[in-house]
Amino acid sequence: MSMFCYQCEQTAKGEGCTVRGVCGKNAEVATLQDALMHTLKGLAVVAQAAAPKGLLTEDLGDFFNEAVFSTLTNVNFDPKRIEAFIREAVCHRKSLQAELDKAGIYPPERAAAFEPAADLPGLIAQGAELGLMAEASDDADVRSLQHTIQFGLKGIAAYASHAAVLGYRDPAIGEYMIEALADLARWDQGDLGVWLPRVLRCGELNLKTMELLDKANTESFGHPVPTPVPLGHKAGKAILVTGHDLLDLEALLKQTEGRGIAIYTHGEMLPAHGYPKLKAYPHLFGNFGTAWQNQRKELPDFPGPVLFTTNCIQQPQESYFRNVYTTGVVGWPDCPVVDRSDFSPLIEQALELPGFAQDEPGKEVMVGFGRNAILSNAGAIVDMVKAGKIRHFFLVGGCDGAKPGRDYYTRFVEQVPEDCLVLTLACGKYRFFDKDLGTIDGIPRLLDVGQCNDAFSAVQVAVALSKAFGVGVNDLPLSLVLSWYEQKAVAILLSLLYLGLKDIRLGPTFPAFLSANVAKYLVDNYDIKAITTPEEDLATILGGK
Ligand code: SF4
Ligand code: SF3
Repeated sequence: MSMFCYQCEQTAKGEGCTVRGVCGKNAEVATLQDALMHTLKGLAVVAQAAAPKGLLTEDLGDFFNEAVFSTLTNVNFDPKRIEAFIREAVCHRKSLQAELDKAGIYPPERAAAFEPAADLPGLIAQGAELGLMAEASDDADVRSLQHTIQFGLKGIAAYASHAAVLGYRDPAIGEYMIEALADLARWDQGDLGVWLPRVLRCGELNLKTMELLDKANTESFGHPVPTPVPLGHKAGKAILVTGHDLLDLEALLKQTEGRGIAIYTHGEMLPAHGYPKLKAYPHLFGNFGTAWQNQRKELPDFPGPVLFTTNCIQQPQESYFRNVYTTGVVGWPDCPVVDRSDFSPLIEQALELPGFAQDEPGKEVMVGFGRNAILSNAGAIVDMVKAGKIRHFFLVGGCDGAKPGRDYYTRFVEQVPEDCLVLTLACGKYRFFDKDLGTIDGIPRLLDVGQCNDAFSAVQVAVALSKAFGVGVNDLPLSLVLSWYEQKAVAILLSLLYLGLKDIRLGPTFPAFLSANVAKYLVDNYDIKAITTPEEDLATILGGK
């Protein structure tokens, strides 16, 4: 059976995965995810009609976010979980519709009438008719904008879910999710003039979501502080946690207190070490391994269970399959799903597994340079710029991935001149995170702002610097050199465009879902550039932008 997905950077041939996803997603899961997005759009149409009647609940908002999040790259590969989301969406829709029927309101759209087949093969066959190309405009440019919004929404759903688990919700974000999905259900309506502003609106709402998440994380766990993180390990039992969810990590730390188990972070969980409330647990020991795409190489060497929160999961190797647990919306068929209220299955397994036989000290890296930590030095940093000690700031961040061309980011950072600072965030940092770039008058030249979730923190730093210098953000001695992989990065890029940021360098390639005209529009209006070589890009940037 065939499929079509081109939502991430590693899409086959830079065009689209049509037989099986490069990520490991098979055609069955891909078509089920298409059916799920279709069902959610139909639910949104009905929810939009039900909103003025006060019929929407907070639970429905959480459901939208989790269901959309489950279709983000490397999140959920379990057909049964996707099927469950489809059936739950139809239940929500029918109960809202029943209320609307009483009031004589009948949302007429086709998507709102979807009847799921009774079994999984039937649902998969339905999904095959509801793919990305079937459910979008025939006009390549309008379709490109519609898909950009659909993928940006997945990023928003992920960030909104993170905030919601900490008890932080904003009705405006929930309303937007419904509005945007309902717009997408009406893909046959509207021209470029209608869809282009909707793309920027997606960026605007993602910024709002990231601001909420920043508040949720910092109010729940404190503002990150500069913290050294060991990359080695110590003898003893061990659990590895990966993904972005800090609440899961905190729950695990609480439940393993006094059990003689050291907790290690992997991938995007590394910045967790900088949060005061998390670093207060002495058994949060260090970081093991690097970015998500290396998990199949690195996890066979970890002598304990691995907890996957959020993205990015890959097919577990046979050697560690039985050590893998997922939580939240993450899923891999036959891997146990655990809830943060009770991590005892993996804690018990950690006590049974050998753990590390001996101490093996390694390097240390520094994390914890969120907006508070950086801006507490803002005065000194501004003075150093004025005195010519700091020539330029680079934000080199985003997603990591498997493509060979991603060594660009390593070589770029290695060649950044010594009078420049490098800010980084998200898993792309693993391309250079353990390099010793030294300091400028005591300020480290490499500053880890955090996860991709902390992009808001980086934006705040840029805004504060622009105020301090009395110039617009685009006139600061600051350049953004970004890498993307999945749809959270799409949402962040849309936020940067919404903020009017220009001259962004993007790699390793432009998204396949940008039509030639849409890509040209971005280049012409935002001066977005594809990365070239570190040498050429550095020369262009420092030669005067
Ligand atoms: Fe292909 Fe990426 Fe879609 Fe996976 S998520 S099927 S790799 S485009
Ligand atoms: Fe990384 Fe998936 Fe995007 Fe959070 S963990 S940045 S790729």
